[in-house]
Amino acid sequence: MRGYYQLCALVALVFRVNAVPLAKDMSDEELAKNYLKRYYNMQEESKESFGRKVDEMSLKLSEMQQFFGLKVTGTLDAETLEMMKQPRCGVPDVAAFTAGSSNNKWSTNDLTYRIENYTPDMSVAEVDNSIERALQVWARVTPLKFTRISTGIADIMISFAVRDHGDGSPFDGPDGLLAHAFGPAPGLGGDTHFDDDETFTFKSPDGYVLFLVAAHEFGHALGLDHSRDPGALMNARYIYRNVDRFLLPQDDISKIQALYGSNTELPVGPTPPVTPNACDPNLVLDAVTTLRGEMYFFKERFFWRRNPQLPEMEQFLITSFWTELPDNIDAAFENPSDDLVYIFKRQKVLALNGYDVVKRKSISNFGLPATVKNIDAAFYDEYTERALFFVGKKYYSYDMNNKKMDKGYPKAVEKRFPGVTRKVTAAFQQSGFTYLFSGTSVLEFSETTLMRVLGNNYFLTC
Ligand SMILES: [Ca+2]
Ligand SMILES: [Ca+2]
Ligand SMILES: [Ca+2]
Ligand SMILES: [Zn+2]
Ligand SMILES: [Zn+2]
Repeated sequence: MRGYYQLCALVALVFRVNAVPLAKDMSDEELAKNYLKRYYNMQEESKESFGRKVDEMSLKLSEMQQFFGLKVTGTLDAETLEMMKQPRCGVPDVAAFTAGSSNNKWSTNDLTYRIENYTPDMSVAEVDNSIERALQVWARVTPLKFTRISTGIADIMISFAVRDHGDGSPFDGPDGLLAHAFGPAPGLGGDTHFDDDETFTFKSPDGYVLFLVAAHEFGHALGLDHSRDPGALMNARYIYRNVDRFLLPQDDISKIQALYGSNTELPVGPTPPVTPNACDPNLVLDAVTTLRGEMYFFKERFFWRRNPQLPEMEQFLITSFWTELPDNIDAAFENPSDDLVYIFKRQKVLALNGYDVVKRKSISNFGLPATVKNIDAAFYDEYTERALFFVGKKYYSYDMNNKKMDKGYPKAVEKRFPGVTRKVTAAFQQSGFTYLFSGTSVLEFSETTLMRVLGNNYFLTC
């Protein structure tokens, strides 16, 4: 009977650029095979000829690369392997293509839930509150109503369990699987289980935020599949988000409303977040910087990361890399000599060393006068070893070695960069060229000579 239910298991690992392997004693090849079997319905190794097996793995790799927007090579390249090692939910991605039938929803809008037991990680009130808010995420935008019961059988039975807990899908101890949920159906359908070998938290990123895990799982319990949108709650990856500012993204709203309709009782709330699109011709980036040889393009809550050697790029929520970083940043630059990236937001500056925030400063530490409330853009000029700060139509030049502002600044941007007549919105240096973003165009300079005017998606693959 197990095949009757759609089961989702949320898998999470610590997310770093050099990701932690899924299992430490597993080779990359084995890891890839297990991944493809689990999420892409790759057949168990059969007694077929070696050639046939290779073909199937290649086919499944291509399918996976296509799903995640990677370069389709059909081979286990570094980029594909990195993607496989990222935190994700265990529901097969192939389901996203085949499901979507209207059977995969509840036939009533009035559902009951019951919290059967509690985790020792949080107080009872915190668990109740997290579960309640996770359900309200979906109730707010649909006609669905959730009523809590404390005895008997609810539609959505919620429990914390470890290892084998009687539904044929055992948990795996700390990390790995975090939770799973069964899609809409009688009996086990809708039921949601959390792996109590994890550390769950109310808000803190030091552990798995129960509200976020639960809200994702309840999406499955209501009939949703995974989304490719990197900002969606239903994206296959577990991503830490600031719970206090959480708003259900538009992608999830559209999908749940396609199943259940909208909520006609509540007034329309704040505008739901929409994931920025690299192909948008009107896109104005917040900030651009290099980081250890890669390019980072910031926009609102997101950034795109691009390796100059690779044709494809990836988009992430900022908090999936740096939980403490604000969104809508003003400017960013890398000082390669001390391996720090400085992130500017109003008068605050955060210094990043890889994935750690190592220093907190103010823009006055860079010699900027108190009249400057925020900068528009910044880059590090490797020729003069100066950090340039753009404010309106002027720029400042800061001597990074002697830690002082150069005399005679600010100066007009146009004097050094002819052709830049409007505000500089983002800036960086790459392969010896300076790129100044001004709204939707990018001006390329070789030192102080304007070489080309490019479109805003010159660097963004779309
Ligand atoms: Ca049930
Ligand atoms: Ca686990
Ligand atoms: Ca900016
Ligand atoms: Zn999931
Ligand atoms: Zn279970």
